[in-house]
Amino acid sequence: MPLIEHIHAVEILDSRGNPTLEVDVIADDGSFGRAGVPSGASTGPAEALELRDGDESRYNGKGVLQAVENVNDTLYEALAGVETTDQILIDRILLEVDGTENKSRLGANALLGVSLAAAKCGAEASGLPLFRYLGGAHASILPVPLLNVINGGAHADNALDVQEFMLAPAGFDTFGEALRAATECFHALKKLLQDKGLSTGVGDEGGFAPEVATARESLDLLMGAIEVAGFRPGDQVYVALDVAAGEVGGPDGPPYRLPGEGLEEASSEQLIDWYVDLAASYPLVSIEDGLGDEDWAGWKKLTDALGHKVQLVGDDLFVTNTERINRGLREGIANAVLIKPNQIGTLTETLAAIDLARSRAYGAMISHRSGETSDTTISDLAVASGCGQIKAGSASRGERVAKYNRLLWIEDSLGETASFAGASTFRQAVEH
Ligand code: 2PG
Ligand code: MG
Repeated sequence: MPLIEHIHAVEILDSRGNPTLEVDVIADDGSFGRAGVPSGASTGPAEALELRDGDESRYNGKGVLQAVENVNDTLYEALAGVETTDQILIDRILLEVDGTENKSRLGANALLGVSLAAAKCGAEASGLPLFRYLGGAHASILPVPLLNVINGGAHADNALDVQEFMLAPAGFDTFGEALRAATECFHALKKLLQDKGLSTGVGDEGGFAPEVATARESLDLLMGAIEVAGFRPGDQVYVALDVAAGEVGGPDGPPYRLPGEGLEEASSEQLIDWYVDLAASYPLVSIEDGLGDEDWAGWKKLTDALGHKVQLVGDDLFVTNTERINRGLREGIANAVLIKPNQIGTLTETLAAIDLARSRAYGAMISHRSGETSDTTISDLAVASGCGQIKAGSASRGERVAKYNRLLWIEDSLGETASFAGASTFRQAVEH
């Protein structure tokens, strides 16, 4: 089997114009893998550490030259000569060399770049596409794409408190048809905004960032767009939210501050009542981070109130960390997990988080970050794991559509053996 011969990282720019790493792994048979590392804005405090230089004379302190050096020196030295297809060993070495709980010595960004590039190199060495290399011969389920078409919160400069308003085109037979439907809704939404004299400039994830005041106004726009595009809301196209409540509350939860919604100093219970109302008014299939990262008691109440009806996704709550997911499973909190490889730092740990969630019938949604590169690893990961759901932004901005385009290629390559996860992916989470 081919052995790792060379590893090299370069400081590149992400989609927000902030530095990040891109890493190459090359094996002695010439196999090659390259991976770009994403970066979040609404990060959970429990996430693995993203190492930044803090040198204010470069990129406002956001440079990643130290992380690059850690790859090019320490990690290269540790991995040279290791079999490029031995992913578990590679990731174990990464963890051992870093040696800290939260990857703070070498940086989770350094570790993840190497981990993903090694996997791509291993796939090439094995003569397989990445989704087959990671998922095996039966990997054939295409995920429902959740398109974030209205951006608010930390991702846009408008007044919306809720961070993401997504279209979930689950009622179709193929990924391609689902993506087409959501994209046509995106275009219809643009027209609706123009007719209302609202801005059609886009936010970090390629969704519109209009000066609308409330979540209901945004959801009404989504419903209008679905209908104008000629689709049936609640049958073909559903809606989903990422509230990112940790960004509008204190670190431990309440009081939550959503002034645009008339929720100035809200308790967890008030927010839950609000979600119950929204779920009664709209075909809402998924709510992410409805409460704050450490508001476990509130999350339990939210799950009891809505978990039988709506997929409740823990992002900043679980941070792709099996310890935190295990606590959720033990206490009956949430019913789905958001999966972001850079929250945890290695591919093996990411796959472990997906496996844990799925083994207990929790949903798993693979996710991009608000700061992205053109890397499409998460698309392959979604098919490899068969998790059934991916969110990768809207139908605009190259770094977003790159993920959806990769899925179109995978679906095409699978031909008749491809299947589409469809609405059952959301039902599984609520019925578990
Ligand atoms: C989220 C993500 C991605 P960020 O909160 O789910 O949409 O945002 O990368 O800023 O954490
Ligand atoms: Mg989130």
